[in-house]
Amino acid sequence: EDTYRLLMTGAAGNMGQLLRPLLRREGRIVRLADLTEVGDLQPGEETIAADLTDADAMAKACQGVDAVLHLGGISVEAAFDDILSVNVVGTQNLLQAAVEAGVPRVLLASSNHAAGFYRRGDVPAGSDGLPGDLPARPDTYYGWSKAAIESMGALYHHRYGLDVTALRIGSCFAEPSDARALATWLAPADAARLVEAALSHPEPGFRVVWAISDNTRRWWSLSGARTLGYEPAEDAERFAQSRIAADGEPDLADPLHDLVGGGFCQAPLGEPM
Ligand code: NAI
Ligand code: 15L
Repeated sequence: EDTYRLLMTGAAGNMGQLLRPLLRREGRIVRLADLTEVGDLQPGEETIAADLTDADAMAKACQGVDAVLHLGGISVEAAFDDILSVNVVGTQNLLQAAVEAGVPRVLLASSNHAAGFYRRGDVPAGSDGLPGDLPARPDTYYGWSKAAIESMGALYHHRYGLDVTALRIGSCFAEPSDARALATWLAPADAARLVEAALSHPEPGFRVVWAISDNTRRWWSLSGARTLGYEPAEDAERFAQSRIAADGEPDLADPLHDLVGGGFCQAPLGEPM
């Protein structure tokens, strides 16, 4: 069978639902995986219920798959044991299943919170922003789990040759939801562009890149993602007037805007958000 099959974990979640209509392509089947089956299937979609913590379920989900977009998991701070089992053990189950099924390529949803404790002053002079592949500085157990899966991606790449692109996603929602997101927004259409770039690059290898739009107020570099072939077309600035009317002009010295991870840097560790 020469149909290209993309497995999307976390398909019932916020990004999964935003990306579904944008990733449909002639000759591609998107396999939508989440804790329960996903409804309202469109042509070119199929669905499977698969808990990330269940290795057998992950093995089944990876059968006949050409690439994985791994969005599934806990997407904010939570109790350490939950983060460990769903995000870390769950991703290990997925990567192991991918290798055993002969899947060549995995895109991992990492997060800015893997590097949450960098600040504006860490931007190298003369650069277009904070590099995307800086060593982890997690801001929560959640951010630590994302650093852990990036590093697990490196393990599976160097040991087995699995191509792994880890996306340090900013804020991916239909619209920027607060003043911080004027800098950190990843427009859904740009998320789809970045996914397509990472799926089609001939030799992605292992890499970690920022996943954001070309926001006027961004301070994180786009050069890593651009090297993959990503060309963003969106800028959160078109929402600035209304956001600033609601939230006020951001004070860039405030930790909320000075630190990559914003409010997560002060959120109590292990307390579900
Ligand atoms: P979300 O919380 O809306 O969706 C996550 C999905 O994972 C949910 O549908 C949930 O049912 C599923 N899931 C949870 N536990 C599972 C398990 N044990 N087995 C199988 N599926 C399970 O999150 P969202 O916003 O869609 O984010 C997608 C990914 O991108 C997450 O990994 C998140 O950490 C990451 N990310 C998202 C950002 C954003 O701005 N939306 C920013 C940075 C990272
Ligand atoms: C994340 O990692 C979360 O999944 C998302 O809900 C947002 O909080 C985002 O980061 C952000 O930093 O805006």
